[in-house]
Amino acid sequence: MHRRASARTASILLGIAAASLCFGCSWVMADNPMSTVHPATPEGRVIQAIYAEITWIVLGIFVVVEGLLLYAILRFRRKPDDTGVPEQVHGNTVLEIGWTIVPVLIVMAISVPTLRGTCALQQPPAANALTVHVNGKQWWWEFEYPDYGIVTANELHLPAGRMANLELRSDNVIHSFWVPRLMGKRDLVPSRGQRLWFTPEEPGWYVGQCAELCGASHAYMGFRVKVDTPQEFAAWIESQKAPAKTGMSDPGFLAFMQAGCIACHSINFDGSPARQRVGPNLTHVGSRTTIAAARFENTPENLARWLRNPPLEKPGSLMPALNLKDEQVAMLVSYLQNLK
Ligand code: HEC
Ligand SMILES: [Cu+2]
Repeated sequence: MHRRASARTASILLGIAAASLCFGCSWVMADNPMSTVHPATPEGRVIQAIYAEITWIVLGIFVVVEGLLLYAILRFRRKPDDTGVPEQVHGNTVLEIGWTIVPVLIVMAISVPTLRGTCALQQPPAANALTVHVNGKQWWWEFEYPDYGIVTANELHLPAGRMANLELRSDNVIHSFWVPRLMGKRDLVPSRGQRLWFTPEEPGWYVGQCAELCGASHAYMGFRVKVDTPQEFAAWIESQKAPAKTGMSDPGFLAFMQAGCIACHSINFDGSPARQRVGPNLTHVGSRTTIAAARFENTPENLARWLRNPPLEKPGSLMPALNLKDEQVAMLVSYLQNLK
């Protein structure tokens, strides 16, 4: 009876283990945006190759160790005519030296692809690489293109086929820039310049996330990377360089000034007094697909929700609730949506 119960427990546990293994594998292997095993850059593939080689080495070790274990269990199990205690062995110099040397050899074997990959990734970025300054904020991302005079937020556009050289900076706490399908993580360390470079190949959208606990809304510090064809990228640059479609006498801009938004946000046009960079640049906010660091799709409903009470949507948000009246919210929403 007792034996049957424990056999049942064992088979249930085994079932759960097998199911989680299958689920885990399909989650990792599936074409999901946070999967690290489908790199879409040559640099990402260097890391993937190290991962794959080490996985094969480890699989070999697993088979050998489990094989020996099973052999020992079967070969030396208690037989019906066994009586008394089996032979007791203390100390075995050959074995002890063996199990010290073998792990050293394994670590050395693992270090070969690791060092090779590290050297490959330490090559300086290409001379024609596109430089982008990535400024980590609490809790959003500012992207600055010094060659084009563009400052935008939370959506990084990169041209396919040209190396991107990201200069990572933070003036607050440590963040970590991570787009699993493009490249490994890299921290943004205050007062220390960090760089990350890779060459996106396939146009499309890629999902990114801050990967270093950086405060209350760390989990909501996402972003998107849009890899454009070279033509799309050129068009995007032109549209972002253009001044905002607004002006001093625009009622929307007046509402923006009256509500105090001007204390933290920029809207660029000739003679614009809105020049602050505490929050994201809003010159072309209507052209973004998400707002508040990919917290929401950029829809009128979500924008209104955000303006009413930012700290409710993102705990600790550095954009305060400004107690706006419904008419103000409506006015600001349609104004911002039109800033394409
Ligand atoms: C005290 C500074 C401050 C004030 C005042 C302020 N904001 Fe913000 N705003 C921020 C910060 C900081 C963020 C980024 C929040 C985040 O994503 O965590 C932000 C984000 C936003 C976003 C999302 C932009 C994007 O691309 O993700 C919009 C839209 C916005 N603010 C509009 C406004 C409007 C309209 C007003 C005036 C009613 C206003 N803000 C007042 C600091 C401010
Ligand atoms: Cu962060």
